[in-house]
Amino acid sequence: MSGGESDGSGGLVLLDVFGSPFAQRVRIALAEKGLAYKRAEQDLAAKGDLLRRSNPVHGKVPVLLHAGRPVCESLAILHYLDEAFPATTPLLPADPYARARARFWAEYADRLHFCGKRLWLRRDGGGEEAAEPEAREEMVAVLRALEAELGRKEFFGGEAFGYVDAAAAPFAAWFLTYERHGGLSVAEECPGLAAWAARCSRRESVAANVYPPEKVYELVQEYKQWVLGRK
Ligand SMILES: N[C@@H](CCC(=O)N[C@@H](CS)C(=O)NCC(=O)O)C(=O)O
Repeated sequence: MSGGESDGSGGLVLLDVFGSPFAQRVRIALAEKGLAYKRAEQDLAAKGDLLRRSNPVHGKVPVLLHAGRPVCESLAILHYLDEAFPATTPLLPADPYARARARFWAEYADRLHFCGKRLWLRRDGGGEEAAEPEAREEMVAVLRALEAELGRKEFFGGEAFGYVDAAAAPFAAWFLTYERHGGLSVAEECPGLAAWAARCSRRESVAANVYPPEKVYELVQEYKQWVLGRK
């Protein structure tokens, strides 16, 4: 892995897994910024030396190598891209208060992942089982909080797709999985957020880097069987 500047990738190499929503955040951001990069798909079941060396603390993807130097954690990478490539379209707003607010909500979007896991990673049932009521309620509360922050705006960043959108858009493709496992309807509970999800899915940066909802559901079913089989 040279990470050289002469290969058109600007020395950017992304260690990722295509289906990882955290890695998808980074690919969406790179696409929005028009930055070229190379992907190095990782095997998380048998982590290689490069991943272990690049992210010795967590051993997780995504890791962005810039001229060989690793940047870990998806949100830190998005932030880094804004700072390291100031001539590209910014994701974070310029105003300090708006920036702090965007960071808060991007971190909050992680709740979709953890809450979602409580809905779909259950031992009983074949996938359509009734969810724990508290997990379902928590998911609805998270969706409503995000919808309240979105308000009447096109995107969380306003008219322009930004930091919170890039952080949350991968999970929009999981809404169908949350609905099927949680017995809920995002369109009924949060129509504004459902409309935002549809807007994101039509965006080239998102469509090219996120699996369609049915595919996410299928993969989650397979992953669930694999995880439960190991326990
Ligand atoms: N907080 C991290 C989460 C990254 C994460 O959980 N990545 C998963 C893939 S979706 C991973 O690498 N898992 C491997 C492991 O836990 O060993 C981020 O935002 O980058």
